[in-house]
Amino acid sequence: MQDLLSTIRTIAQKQDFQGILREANDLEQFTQSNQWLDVVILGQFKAGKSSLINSFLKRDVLPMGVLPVTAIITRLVYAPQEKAIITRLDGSKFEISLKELSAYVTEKGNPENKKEVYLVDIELPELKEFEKLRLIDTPGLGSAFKHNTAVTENWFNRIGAAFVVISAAQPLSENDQEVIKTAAEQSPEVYLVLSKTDLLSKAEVDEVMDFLKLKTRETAGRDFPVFPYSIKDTVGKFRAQIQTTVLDHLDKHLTETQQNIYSHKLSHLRSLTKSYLEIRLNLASKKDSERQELKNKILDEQLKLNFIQKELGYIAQSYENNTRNELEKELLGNHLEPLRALLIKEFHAGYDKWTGNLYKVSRNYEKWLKEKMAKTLDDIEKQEHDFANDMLAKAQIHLNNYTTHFRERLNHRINEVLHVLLPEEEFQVKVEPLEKPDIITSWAFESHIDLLWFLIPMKLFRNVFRKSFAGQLPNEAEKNLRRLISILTKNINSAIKKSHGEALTYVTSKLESIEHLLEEQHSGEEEIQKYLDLLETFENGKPER
Ligand SMILES: Nc1nc2c(ncn2[C@@H]2O[C@H](COP(=O)(O)OP(=O)(O)O)[C@@H](O)[C@H]2O)c(=O)[nH]1
Ligand SMILES: [Mg+2]
Repeated sequence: MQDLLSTIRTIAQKQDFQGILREANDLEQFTQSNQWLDVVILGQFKAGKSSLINSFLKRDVLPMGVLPVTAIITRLVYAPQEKAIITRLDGSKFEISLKELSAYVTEKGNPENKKEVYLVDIELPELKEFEKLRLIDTPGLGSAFKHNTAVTENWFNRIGAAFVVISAAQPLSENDQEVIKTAAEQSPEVYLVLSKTDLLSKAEVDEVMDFLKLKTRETAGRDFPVFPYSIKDTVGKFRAQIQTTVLDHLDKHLTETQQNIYSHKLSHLRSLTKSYLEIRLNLASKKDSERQELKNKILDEQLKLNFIQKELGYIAQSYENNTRNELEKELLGNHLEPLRALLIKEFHAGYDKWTGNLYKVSRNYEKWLKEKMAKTLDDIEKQEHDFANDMLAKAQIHLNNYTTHFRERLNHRINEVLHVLLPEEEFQVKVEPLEKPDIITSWAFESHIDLLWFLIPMKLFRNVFRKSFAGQLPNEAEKNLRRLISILTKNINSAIKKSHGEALTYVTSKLESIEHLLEEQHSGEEEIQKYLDLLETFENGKPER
């Protein structure tokens, strides 16, 4: 039997439900793009990363005890057939056998990466237990290879979970601490593995473990689970501990979360398809003219596309028009005078230290002003960030409310006229945090000093220039504060435009679907009823028994 998603897709194709087809495709994409949780294995060169992964696999797939090739990352996922695919720097791909792996990822087999390998993807039946995890072996941080580090760091922002492997032979370098800290910023799931514990006595292992816990709590401000580990462990107790406490948890957690989201979306799609079919069924026996009449009854003046478009436009525009004003009131009101006062105070404190001729003094002044201004404006932006975000949020809430209201009205009319209830659904414009403005440094400084004044004896004129420099400061303060306001205005307004666009797309596609549904009839009652019955055989995304 076909699964529910394909059933919905078939019905949508036959009945020409374009919107539903789109959603079904998105859902398909969703399951594909969220197939794996990336579990990154980090740690210094020779810490025992590849050995650890091999022990998870119960098979020596990755080369161990070798100089890794700079910059090559190896990813491992489950598949029923074993396979290894090399991606080269130019994006081309080719397949190799697992036996050939060391010819590509070790310094000996592939010196200086002459083979231009970028990435290795390995598929293994041995990973069946962790179908949802993608293990990522990294070349090692803080190794002798400087750019290894750079490549591995690129992977930080994709971390789902991380193991940081620390060798008992050389415990916890500063580099390890940095790695742990960064990983902890990226993911709540960070685990430490103390490898090579066979090199220490039991008492020493305990001592090192305590030290690790203490030190990492100090650096990263949180506690990490630490697992002892050794490849000399013949019964596999270390492996078992990591497996039951971490890997199983991650695997199951991901599956559950995804399954929940998936079922929710699928069940909505099923209800929507059902309602659409009911509408069609309701109209099946009617003549074209009758259908037209019903359509006009549902889509009255206030549910016409261009009416809705206009209203959404007004809403967005009214917020956009206000942005600059509000920001000026807030920023100039709160910060202009304090900024002026601060600049003047610090200028006088600094001026006496600037020596040399007027040229030198003026360069000092410009450098000081630029740095001071950048730092202060950055502080101001931080203080006002919530204010700016709130302005954006208000516009987005309004757009969301309007869209919700629109949908309710539409559903209400359909229910009134055709006695079909469309499923509730949520539309939310995506709320993304406001971009952080790129403050200054690039804002050019206009020099006010005439270069003929080069050789002026500063001794005589120090105070004249002090006054002249200080005199510019109030203007500089206002000019730069206004630049900040302009940047923020631009950022907020472009975010409002984006939200407006999302709401518009939603409303337009909703109306088009309904209009299409009411206008055309693709099949007779019997066929529609057959589809409805087919949908009934599914419950919550699974076929009923
Ligand atoms: N004694 C001992 N040696 C280990 C252990 N794990 C790894 N090694 C050795 O340490 C070396 C580096 O291991 P490898 O997994 O390649 O480290 P990687 O560079 O972090 O991937 C190899 O020679 C391993 O045999 C362990 O638990 N005990
Ligand atoms: Mg390795």
